[in-house]
Amino acid sequence: MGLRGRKTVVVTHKNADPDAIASAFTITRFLRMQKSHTLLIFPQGVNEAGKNMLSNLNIAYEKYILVMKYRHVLDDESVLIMIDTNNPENLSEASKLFSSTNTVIVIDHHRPHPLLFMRRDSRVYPLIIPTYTSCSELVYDLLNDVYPINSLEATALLAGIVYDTRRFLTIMPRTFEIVSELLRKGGDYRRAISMITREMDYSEKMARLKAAQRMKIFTCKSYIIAISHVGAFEGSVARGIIELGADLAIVYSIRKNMFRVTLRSTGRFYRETGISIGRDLIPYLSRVLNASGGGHDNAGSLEGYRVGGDLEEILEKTVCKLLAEGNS
Ligand SMILES: [Mn+2]
Repeated sequence: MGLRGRKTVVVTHKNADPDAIASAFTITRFLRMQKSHTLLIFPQGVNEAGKNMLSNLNIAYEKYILVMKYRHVLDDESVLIMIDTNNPENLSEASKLFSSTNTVIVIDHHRPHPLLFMRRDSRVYPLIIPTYTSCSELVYDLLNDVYPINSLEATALLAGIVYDTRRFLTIMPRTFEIVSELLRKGGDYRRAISMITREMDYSEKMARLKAAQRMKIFTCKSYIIAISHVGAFEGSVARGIIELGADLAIVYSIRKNMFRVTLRSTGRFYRETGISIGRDLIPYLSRVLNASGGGHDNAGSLEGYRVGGDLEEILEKTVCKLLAEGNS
């Protein structure tokens, strides 16, 4: 399909990560070289790791898409290009574009989502290859023969690959070939690493260290549980406690008449106990504390109004009780 001269909208999943940013950045530059009028959207902005990358690459993008605002920009010939996701719901408010565009190209490495493929949508051209460990590698293979990838794009794609492979923990056979080719095209590996590495500032480091100082450690069914409290940076603090060696980290903060509890666990904790933070711990604690929250298997948080009694003691007892009962 010729994209030359056509209006294109490149959109990533919401809270774009470095892999999505690198892929969208390179595709956008390719399209602009094709004389395509291209708009780049990162719905709801980018995630923590992506922030450095944005300032480093100096990318102009839209955070929110007001379909009304761009209605005059888009026409029947316009093409929507979805990057690093194939689930239209992942586009946040930009999903309106998905339903209103006549041609949608999907460049992604995640497993095909039923939402996209249940109804055979003739508007959709999928380039989805789940064997790719990053979208950046897929973009490289798609463009390499037709577009002279320059050193800046090579550096961005390197950052995307390093991020999505979790520093080469999971790779595909071609990963190192692609990395080597990107380096030969002038990719700057050190700059790529610095793009996705976030330096903690003074207050975050202080929050982590103070939380470590105040930590209470106990063992339930041979799992090490650490509980502490801070005024801010609960997520970072909980992650830090897991890095120190806890199986489950519970960090709470109290602000005025509200409390907030943030939890993190190791992959092993979830696998062995079958206890998911989002599915089991948060609802259980929410009932006891009359709070509400949510999360994933290894991370989550809840919030509520302060109750009588010692919050730390209640958390400890409740978590131990759930562990003792097992996830049945
Ligand atoms: Mn990805």
